[in-house]
Amino acid sequence: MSASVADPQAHTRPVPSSVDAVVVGAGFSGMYLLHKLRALGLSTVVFEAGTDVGGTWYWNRYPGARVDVESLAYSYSFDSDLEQDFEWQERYPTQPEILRYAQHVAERFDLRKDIVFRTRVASAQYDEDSRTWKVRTEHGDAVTARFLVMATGCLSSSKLPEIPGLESYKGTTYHTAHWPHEGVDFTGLRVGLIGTGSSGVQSIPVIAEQAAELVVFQRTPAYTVPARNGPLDPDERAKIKAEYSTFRATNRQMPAAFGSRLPASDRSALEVDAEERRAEYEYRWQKGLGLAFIGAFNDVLISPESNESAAEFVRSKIRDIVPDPEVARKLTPHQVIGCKRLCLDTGYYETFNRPNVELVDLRDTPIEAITPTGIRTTEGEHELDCIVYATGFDAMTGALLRIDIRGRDGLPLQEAWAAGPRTYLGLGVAGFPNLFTITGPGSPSVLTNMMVSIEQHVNWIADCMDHLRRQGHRTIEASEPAQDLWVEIVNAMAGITLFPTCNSWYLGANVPGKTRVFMPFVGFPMYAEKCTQVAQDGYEGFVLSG
Ligand code: NA7
Repeated sequence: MSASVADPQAHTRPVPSSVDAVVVGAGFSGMYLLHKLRALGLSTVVFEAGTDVGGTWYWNRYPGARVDVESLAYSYSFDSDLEQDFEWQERYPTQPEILRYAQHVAERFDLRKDIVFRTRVASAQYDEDSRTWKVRTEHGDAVTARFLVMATGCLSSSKLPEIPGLESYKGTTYHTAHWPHEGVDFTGLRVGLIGTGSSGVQSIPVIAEQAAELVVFQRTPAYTVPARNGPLDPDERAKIKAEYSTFRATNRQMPAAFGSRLPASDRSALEVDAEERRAEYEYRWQKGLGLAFIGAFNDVLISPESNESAAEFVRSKIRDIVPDPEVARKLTPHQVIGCKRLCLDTGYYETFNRPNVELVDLRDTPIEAITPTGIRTTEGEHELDCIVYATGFDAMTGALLRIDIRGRDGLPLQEAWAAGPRTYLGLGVAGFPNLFTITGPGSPSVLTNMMVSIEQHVNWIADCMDHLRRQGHRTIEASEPAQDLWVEIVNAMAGITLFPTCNSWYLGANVPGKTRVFMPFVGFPMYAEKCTQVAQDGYEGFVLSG
């Protein structure tokens, strides 16, 4: 694997032996939390596996990588000078632009001096007597902390496919989530790419332009809508900046915490006639409204009939774009639209009209093995110079469970979550005092604009720590009954929707052996209100002690 990995020999600064808080991860969550905890006067150390800040945007450097939420919304709101000063260039910014933003924030708030880079946390053990966490790094350093905050990200534990012969391949391999920092030149090469989620959908058109030949191995066809990306209109940008706080506040009232420039639909797709329905989908398709395509009607993710109308619209677009009926057939998805995250693309379906691109439908001809020279399906062997794995992540729990976290009585988190993740509000776990998860399972996280969810969690956690200090409490821990009830609520909310109907990573269905539990909470505004109310009611559902 040509992954850019941290140098296991080196970390950049000495590790303190004792702090108020250890934060794991220096993506947007860890960075903002560090800033907040400093303001509270809490000593904090952040551990980060990469060589710099940025998290997701540090690792996922594959060609075409960009965010699917508009830049003016996908950015911090906590500092008005920051939001006024930073000038986003693109509507849907690329990975380099977002990474530049993260670096700008790190410099602006002098964050790096409390971040230990090139360092993974190996284990964290709660000590009942001292009521502290003992955190150990892969380098053998140990630090004692009162609070442990996992800012490890929802999509940070990458996944290779379980295909026989993977290790036997002699060519070069890449995973989209560990892209070499120096980039890859595919000119003149025969490239194979497995996976057609967001990472595949974004990278395929760019790789196809460079490679001599690109063979795409598709297991589930993707629904994707055109991003219609471009430079931000300076007038438009100035207009939003002039009323930024209102823009942010209205976004926070949207179900997914963005998209406020288009009022949320209050109509069912079945309330209007076919012509009006199509016109609404067409408008969103032409405008490049991205994930808001699903919001064309209020029941697209609830009613199978309404969903089918949106799905059929995209299928008709595929037939229009791809003249070869066999290729169009292979590209056509039949699952519920939006059940797996909708993708945003630039020329994705069009790419399959190119003479140097071949689409292999793994439902017709499954992969038998990866061989030393390529990929063998039931139809024959494809000789390849390199293979790109766009095969996704062990989402939401992967990054937490690969650390040996042990709570009260030495209980491993792996054991506590053996039947799927159990949290209270996606913020705390019963049996694990003073442990917080930012955008953890059980919170809206990946179903929202992550920046809004991150800020909401960081603010809540920092306020909570401040409250504990003011009230003289030593620990906070989710109560078992509150957690049980919350798990039921998360499931019930998902059960109202069509989300549980397909094999998505929201359910953990992409990881063999992972218990299927719908992990994110559906509906940001209701969730945020609940968190506020819990805090106002003296952290109801948590046990505060000492
Ligand atoms: P995703 O969305 O999990 O996509 C992974 C893709 O890889 C998906 O098409 C999978 O097919 C495919 N895959 C996984 N394992 C295999 C095997 N064994 N054989 C063939 N194909 C396989 O990850 P991404 O990185 O694209 O995107 C993750 C999120 O990042 C995205 O939702 C955005 O929020 C940003 P499957 O669908 O499981 O049949």
